[in-house]
Amino acid sequence: MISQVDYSLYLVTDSTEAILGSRDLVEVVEQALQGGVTIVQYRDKTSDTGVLISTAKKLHEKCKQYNIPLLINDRVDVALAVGCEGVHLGQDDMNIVEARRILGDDKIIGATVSSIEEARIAVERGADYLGIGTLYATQTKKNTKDIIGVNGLRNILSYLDEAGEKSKNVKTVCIGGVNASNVQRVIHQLYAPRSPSSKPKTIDGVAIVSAIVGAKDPKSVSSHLQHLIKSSPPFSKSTDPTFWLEKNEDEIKILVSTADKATASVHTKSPLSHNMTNLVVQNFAANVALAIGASPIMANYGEEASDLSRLGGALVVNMGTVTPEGLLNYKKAITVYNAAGGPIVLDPVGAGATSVRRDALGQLLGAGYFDLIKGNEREIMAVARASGFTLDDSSQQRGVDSGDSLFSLGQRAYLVRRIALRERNIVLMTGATDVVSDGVRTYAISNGHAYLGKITGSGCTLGTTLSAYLAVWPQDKLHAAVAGILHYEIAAEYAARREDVKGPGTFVPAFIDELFARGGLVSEGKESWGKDAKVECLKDIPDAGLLKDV
Ligand code: 3NM
Repeated sequence: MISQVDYSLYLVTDSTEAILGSRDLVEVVEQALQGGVTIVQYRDKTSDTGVLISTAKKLHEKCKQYNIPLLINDRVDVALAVGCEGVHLGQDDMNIVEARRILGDDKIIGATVSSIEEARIAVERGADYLGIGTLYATQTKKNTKDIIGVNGLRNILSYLDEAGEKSKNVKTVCIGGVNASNVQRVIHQLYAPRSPSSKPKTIDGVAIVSAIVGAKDPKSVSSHLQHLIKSSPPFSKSTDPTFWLEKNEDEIKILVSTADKATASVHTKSPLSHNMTNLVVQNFAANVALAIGASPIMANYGEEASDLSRLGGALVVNMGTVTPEGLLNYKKAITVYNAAGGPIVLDPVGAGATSVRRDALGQLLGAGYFDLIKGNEREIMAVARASGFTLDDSSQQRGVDSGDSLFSLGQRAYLVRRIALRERNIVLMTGATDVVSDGVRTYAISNGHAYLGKITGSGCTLGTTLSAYLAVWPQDKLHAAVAGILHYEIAAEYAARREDVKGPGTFVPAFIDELFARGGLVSEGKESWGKDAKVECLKDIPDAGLLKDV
């Protein structure tokens, strides 16, 4: 029985005025059962024992009708009196070993944990499942010990995965601030493989209080949540990269021909490139978008994103010149683009340079899913840290220029691939040789020209270019990204070779001309990026030992 419990939509009750209001708890739970919650925990920290037992009995009757287990929070005596299926124990409640002695082996015992050490002890003491949290800050329980976020959850799951059979098999749910707007992303982000072929341990369900108990219609909210849990999120629609795990001899050929087709698609579809970008590059980014055949809009006000997200385009969140208000606007836009499945490019400009920007990056990674994250070496190092890795290198970023390379190509490939695997997206590290990966396939691209490093906004406007390519080629976002990089960097090479270009100043207009001209020729089938592309598939990337998971 215990091994068959479905933890996927775990309802934790709350009888307080702030959440339940004046409604009847048993009625609310029944509606949630009708909507599809799969397990119920009766949690009431204030009522007297008599009330607890009588309410628990009523809840148990309802749960039995739906064949759903009922657990009691904290009170082993109440669970015994009612004869329900088990208990959930917090860190300050009865020891799991004693509860087990009292309740026996066929009852479910769950434990709240917020650290690896607590998880280790709970498993050792025989917990059937762990409620891991607090995921996000919540009004429902303000005295939680730690807000551990997605990274904290991933670290505990990764520990459980490695710490032996018993830990690997323990069931897990996450708790704290989960609702319909974030449940798919949370589930998506908590599945974080360490290698392309690994099947990592992930959560078996989400535990929810206010989003169900506090809802006007607990039945429809529960059934909506159940639907979201069972379906893949709109933003994850892409080819399964494990398809490419087999050594594919024609990979570069396929890649280049896809790049040509993607360029033609940008021309025919003229996708919207919605830029929430810094003050420095707005005009240049709009011109680059137009030159490649996209349709730019520079809209930094988050309220506009809802309408814009429905137009089939993509969003660029460029964190340069970030402000607190800007951050709120980005979060609004990210939420609606994720819900609509519109691709988002994150450009964490100068992310390692100040603590404000590091913090902003952490907040953004916690607030949404990014289809592609691009940055120079130091920015990508900041991304690695914000994604929960510990990096051996502790060097600080001084400015937004990329500076000299800190890592070898192999190390860069390793970093980019690990982050992409963990975030389940595409990560691009720019430099003289760019390295881009979806966690399975990794490519090095050596096109471009030194002038790109001598003008402002060349990294930012590459982000704009990539957004247009992701919008038209969502079926393989990695190949779309490579197409965008080739378009951008090969155009720079043609521009730099022109006789009228004497330096960075004359390079800028020539570059815009060549973005326009090269893209036109390729989209008309008169040229192929293949003629100039310097792309290499990086296979067998060794563990560079730069990153620790926990
Ligand atoms: N336990 P909501 S957080 C009951 O971190 C509970 O252990 C937590 O409520 C923990 O779904 C929490 O309304 C409340 O955010 C979760």
